[in-house]
Amino acid sequence: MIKKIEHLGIAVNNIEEATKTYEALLNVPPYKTEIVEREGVKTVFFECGESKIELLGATREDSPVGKYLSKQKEGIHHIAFFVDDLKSEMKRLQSEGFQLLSEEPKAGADGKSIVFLHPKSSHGVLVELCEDRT
Ligand code: CMX
Repeated sequence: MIKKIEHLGIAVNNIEEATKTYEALLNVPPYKTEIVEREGVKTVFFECGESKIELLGATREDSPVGKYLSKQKEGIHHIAFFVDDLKSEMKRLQSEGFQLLSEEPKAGADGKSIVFLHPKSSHGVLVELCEDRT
């Protein structure tokens, strides 16, 4: 079951500059910075009530965020929903006709197992499903 919006991912051109901007905006320092090599991304996380903001900077031009930023302006890149049972939610969404971008959950940033849905499945929004990695 989808429980809440876990975070919003924001693709940025300059992660250091964006970190200062969001620190000033949210009035809290980031609680985590993490590079996810497989995704070619540097992430910076801020708490925002029950949800989080994840800044995404590309570490490689051919990564998903690098490709995104080469085609579009920086801005909201994805919405991540927290689920209580990722595999059963993947099965449910597949049977509803959503296109999953991987058949198995992957290790994502911030201790999560993650799966993305293709933005064409959800009216132009890249959706991430995540659960706590055990
Ligand atoms: N939001 C909305 N639409 C997006 C998008 C995004 N973030 N990224 C790409 N698209 C759209 C493109 O605009 C394009 O649309 P058109 O066909 O209408 O032009 C379409 O999707 C295909 O895009 P593309 O540039 O050809 O890129 P790819 O097909 O190579 O990849 C996607 C697109 C979504 C499959 C790929 O980015 C992906 O696998 N994403 C999931 C992984 C990811 O984003 N990782 C980074 C975050 C990691 C983290 O959070 O830690």
